Amino acid sequence: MSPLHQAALSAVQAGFESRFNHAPAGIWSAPGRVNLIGEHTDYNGGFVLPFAIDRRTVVALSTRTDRTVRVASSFGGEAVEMSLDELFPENFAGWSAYPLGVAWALGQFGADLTAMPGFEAYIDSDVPIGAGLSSSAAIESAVALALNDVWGLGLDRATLAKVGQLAENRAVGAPTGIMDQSASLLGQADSAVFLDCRSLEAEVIELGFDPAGLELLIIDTKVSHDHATGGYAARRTSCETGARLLGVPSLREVHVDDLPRAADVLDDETFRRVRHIVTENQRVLDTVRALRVLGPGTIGPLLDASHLSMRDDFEISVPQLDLAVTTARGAGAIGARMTGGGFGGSAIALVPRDLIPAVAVAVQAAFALDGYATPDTFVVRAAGGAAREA
Ligand code: GAF
Repeated sequence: MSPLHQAALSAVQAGFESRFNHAPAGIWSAPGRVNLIGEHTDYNGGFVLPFAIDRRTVVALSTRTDRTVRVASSFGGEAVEMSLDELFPENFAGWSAYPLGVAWALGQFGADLTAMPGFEAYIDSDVPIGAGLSSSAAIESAVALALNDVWGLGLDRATLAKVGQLAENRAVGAPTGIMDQSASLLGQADSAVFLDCRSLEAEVIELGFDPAGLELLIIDTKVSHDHATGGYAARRTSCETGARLLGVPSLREVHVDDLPRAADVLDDETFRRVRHIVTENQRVLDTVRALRVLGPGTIGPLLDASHLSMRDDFEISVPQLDLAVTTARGAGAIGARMTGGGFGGSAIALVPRDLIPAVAVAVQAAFALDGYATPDTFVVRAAGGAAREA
């Protein structure tokens, strides 16, 4: 069964028809993602454990008989129009950089754009924007899957993830890794994607939250973040510096046992950045083992440790994320951490089902007391990855 509700299909179909005055050739969707654990490890060739969530971006799309591309969305105002011949990253701006960037990036992965027909696309989404739940990867993955189908490219999902990443890196200018697009394209219901970002081998790991009576609560702090500027790129540079000084191609090659030697070689700040990556890789492996052997009720301490490492060593948390995490833990969550690139966005809390209302209320109250904007709190479930819907 399609993971998408009929109402969402009807809405995107109606949106397409009102912009372009004819029915779309097809409808595709892709989910946002939450990362259970493994932060900033992807661009270090390490391990991540995200899952696709039950919030999706939907794209209705048709090819044209000429070389014009027109993209419109429920969140972006007027349609943006461009010829396929003008499809270069320097010509993109605003939200349309995501779909246009994907069309351009497909050209970098073998599509002969000089021979392809133009297209019209209308995009709708219920993935919250700016919450750290990869609304951008959801757009990229849905459009990549749609164009792969209508242009008859035959690219596999791992390659489509690279297409989305390239669009994000070059068309949007955010130096991000491969995690988000992989989760959106490879996710499966009730499961996480255990991805080795060096080999790109992916394994589906059953989460078992439901039978254990657990839910994953998102706490969207409403603190906006932007991976195209500032901190994210700086952390990536620190990791590359650390790897160079330690004489390894990537921090994936550094193990927990190597940390004492690393402490001798690196300055304090670079060492702490490296220590986060090295220990976080180990926490992903430990989480996968715990999920397989002992069940999700045992992963709380790993989530907590991950947050402390991001707060103190990688320094990508903000006071609102720390407050969300400590309040959720105090109100009964079995583990909590910030999720995603940091500097804002969301925290996650793994919570016994009957305590969800109490945790949500406690977090809202704590934010009000400290004078912060009211956070959004909602439960997400692990859902299927990108799919053709109609
Ligand atoms: C963002 C990036 F897009 C991912 O590639 C990843 O680096 C993440 O931050 C941090 O784990 O979501």
